[in-house]
Amino acid sequence: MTDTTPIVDVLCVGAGFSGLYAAYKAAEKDWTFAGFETAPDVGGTWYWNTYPGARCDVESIYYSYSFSEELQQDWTWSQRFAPQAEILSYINHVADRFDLRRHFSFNTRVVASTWLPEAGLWELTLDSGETRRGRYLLAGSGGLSAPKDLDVPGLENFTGITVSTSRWNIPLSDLEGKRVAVIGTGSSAVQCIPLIAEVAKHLTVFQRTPNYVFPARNAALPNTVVDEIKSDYPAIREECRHSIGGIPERPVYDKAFDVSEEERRERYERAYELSGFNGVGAEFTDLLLDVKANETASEFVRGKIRQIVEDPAKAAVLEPRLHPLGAKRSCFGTDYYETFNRPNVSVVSLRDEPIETMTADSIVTKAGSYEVDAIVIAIGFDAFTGPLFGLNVSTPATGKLQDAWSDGVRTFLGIMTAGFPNFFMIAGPQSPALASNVVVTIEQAVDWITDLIEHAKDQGADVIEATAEGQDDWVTITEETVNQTLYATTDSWYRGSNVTGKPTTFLGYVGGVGKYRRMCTELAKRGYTGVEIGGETVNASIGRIDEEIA
Ligand code: FAD
Ligand code: N01
Repeated sequence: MTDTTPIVDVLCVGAGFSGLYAAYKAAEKDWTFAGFETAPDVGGTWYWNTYPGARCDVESIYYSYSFSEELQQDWTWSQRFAPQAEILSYINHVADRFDLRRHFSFNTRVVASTWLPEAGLWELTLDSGETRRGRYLLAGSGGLSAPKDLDVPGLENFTGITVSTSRWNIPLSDLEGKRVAVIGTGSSAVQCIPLIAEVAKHLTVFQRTPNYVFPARNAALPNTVVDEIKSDYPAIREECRHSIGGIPERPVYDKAFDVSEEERRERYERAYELSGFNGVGAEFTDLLLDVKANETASEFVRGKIRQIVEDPAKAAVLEPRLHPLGAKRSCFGTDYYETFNRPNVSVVSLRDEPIETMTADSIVTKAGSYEVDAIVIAIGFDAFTGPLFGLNVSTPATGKLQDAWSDGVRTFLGIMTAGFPNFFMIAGPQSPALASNVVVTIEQAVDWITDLIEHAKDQGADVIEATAEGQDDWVTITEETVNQTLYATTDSWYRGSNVTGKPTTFLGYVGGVGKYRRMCTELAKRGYTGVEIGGETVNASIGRIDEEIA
């Protein structure tokens, strides 16, 4: 049968923050666009992660689109950290306001993405078996959208309620009066544990690695603050774009040992009150560079845990000692450590007693058996490569993306990858997405990609590809940047080490969104160094440009 579906300019996977902004930009440029989304509606992360307590931990006034002044004037966030439902309403509002929903096919999974060199087109195969063709393929498939496989031994034996934070599908009341287990103590678990503890008969938290959890200090946003922000939004957004983490920075100039122990302690106390990513972990310039400096902040947090948690044995289990503060993503919770003072909450260290198996009604560890009625799985995601490999991207010349990356991820700017023409990742691996306010990175990436496509169109070129040299340079820059920091020392999803068999390469660029933006802008100004456009390349060392813009 002949496929009569029209060829579009842009094919896009995902209808979260990334896909929706890509659709907006394509419409602005008058390009045809076809988006595909597995979920029945828009929202991405905020459609899927509906577990109790889910909310952002980058403040909502920054964790939102900046591309429309009218949008940011009209929308009013109710809280410092909006709950999932409010963020989802916001994304729906954006989709309606800019009439973006019409560009997407929902309930539609992309199962294969194949480059057709003769035609210079991508062909997507959908789970219905139908195909769609287009000139450019944008992956807005998310960094944290593929839940990790349930690699907990014996889970299949359990016959009670099993629910995962990333695909939550029960009312919290289903856990009322039940003996509940939560497996995992990352950001998702930290948010839901206090709320589950309130309804459960007993909650047992199975913790593999204790992490640093700060009080989120969420609160209603007073009108005065909202008005102040709205009167200055363009300047605030500009500050975010040129910052390290995509949020306004608190200026800090000294190192941890530049000040006395007493002053250090006072400053950590004040920073602890602030919370957020400008809190304790950002108090001195060397906290992510020097393990001894970091230890002063880590020990401060452990002291807080000992103060809050009344039972010293529980406190000892909860104290993080296996990695420096901030080297894997810090967590922000409400009454997290306080929850362990409840008589109905206990914690099991899986380091001391790993799970051996499960029976119909129990979790069996090396040391004993825990009878439970429900298990909440909060074990995280197969970050970045999980969703990308799910697209089965391939070209006849290069083969599959998963084979090209079998020894680890290799990208140009976290946006393109050599050997895969006209394929672009929005907030992909080796971009600043991992360690930033992701919406800032998404907007910047989509703007850069669409400018590049427009530039190529103006040149009459149909095919755009990262050069191998440009990619090698970028991989070197990301590695050299991270190797100067303590991020490089710690196992987590940041490095792919949370998934068995996944090659451990650091999955982000940690030089800051501001410096990254300068690099991307500079490359564009020089005629897109590192990119082959219609067979033409501007040759230059990206490493040298990195030094020039430092
Ligand atoms: P997503 O929102 O992940 O959307 C990708 C979409 O692509 C999904 O809907 C998925 O169904 C779809 N998709 C994937 N593969 C396919 C396929 N093969 N076919 C069809 N559709 C497909 N970041 C922050 O900066 N601040 C925060 O406070 C923050 N909080 C978070 C809280 C949680 C619980 C989680 C999980 C993540 C959080 N993040 C946060 C990261 C968050 O993922 C990003 O901020 C952002 O939402 C990513 O948007 P996206 O559109 O790129 O991807
Ligand atoms: O996942 P995680 P998450 N058996 O990978 C443990 C964003 N986010 O969904 O550390 C037993 O962080 C694992 O232990 P260990 C944010 O970027 C933001 O919580 O690998 N335990 C860990 O404790 C975040 O970083 C918010 O030893 C197992 C936990 O499960 C990212 O999403 C909210 C295990 C997984 O933690 C992921 O967060 C939620 C096993 N087999 C998410 N496998 C905000 O607050 C894993 N674990 C905005």
